[in-house]
Amino acid sequence: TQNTAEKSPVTLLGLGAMGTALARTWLDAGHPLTVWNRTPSRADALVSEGAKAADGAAAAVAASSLVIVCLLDDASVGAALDGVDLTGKDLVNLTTTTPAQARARAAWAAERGARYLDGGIMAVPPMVGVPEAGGYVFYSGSRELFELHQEALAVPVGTVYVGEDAGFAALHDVALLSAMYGMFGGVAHAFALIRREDIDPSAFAPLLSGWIAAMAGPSVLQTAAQLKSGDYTTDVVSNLAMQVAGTPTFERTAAEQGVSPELIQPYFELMRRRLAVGSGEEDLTGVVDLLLK
Ligand code: FVH
Repeated sequence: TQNTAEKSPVTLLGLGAMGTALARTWLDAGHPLTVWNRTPSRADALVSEGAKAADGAAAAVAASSLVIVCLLDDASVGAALDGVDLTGKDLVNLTTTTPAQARARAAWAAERGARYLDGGIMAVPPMVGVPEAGGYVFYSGSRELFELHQEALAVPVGTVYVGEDAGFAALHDVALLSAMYGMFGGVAHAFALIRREDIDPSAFAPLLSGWIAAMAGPSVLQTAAQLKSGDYTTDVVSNLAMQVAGTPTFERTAAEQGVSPELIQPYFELMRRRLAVGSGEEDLTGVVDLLLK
């Protein structure tokens, strides 16, 4: 642990897998660290590494002006901070929540005299404290607060500020993770197609990951450009009409392989609905608008 003399004190509430990983980076960087966890024994290892364990959440909050919270969900944040004096504190909430919960928590903090910054962690614990792993946290809420604490906030992973709206960090977080689950769904379907065949999944894997990488980047940029311009027509050969014409092949292949089409069919249905309104010359971007309720 480095010299703590000139580093700002940090309080951290929550020593789960993520909280513990975060805590170690502040200790290693020389920030005086006060921790609290509902189950006190989870602080033991950190105390032996230099952290101070507070007796309760209120004592932990009192110890530093910068208070970072990394708990299970929004309800646990409410439970942990219930009745705790937050006057004059800078509260940074790294707990995963919905955008509406983040906005409500920002208002809740303001009513209690605290400044608020919300965070969405784009990393798993082994990426924390490992800059080359590329993890970062989306931050939103007070820009002033973000800039004031940027040095401490940048210790565990990178930082990406996405706006004054306290809900934007959660929105960016959930949007990226939603895309990830869509990708996982496609990967599961692809592996299911080959599952019963004499095909080595390890030989198939680099083909699949290479294809996803080749498709994902250009398609994301193209979709963004089309959403911005409002012109969804494609100048390449794979227009919607051609792609919809190909969907029965995917469905028949799934049937031949004894694989449920339940992961890919909803997307095909949306493609067909978009084609039905005369969008055959478009890219797939029109599906975005069909999702808006
Ligand atoms: N771990 C991960 O891979 C992901 C990566 C992306 C971001 N998430 C989010 O980070 C938040 C914390 O996640 P975690 O991995 O630390 O979660 P756990 O290891 O399950 O620890 C949960 C902590 O929350 C405490 N807690 C739960 N309920 C309450 C409550 N009612 N009152 C006070 N504290 C509560 C729990 O305490 P204990 O069980 O040890 O007593 C842990 O400290 C989370 O939002 C992820 O979505 C992680």
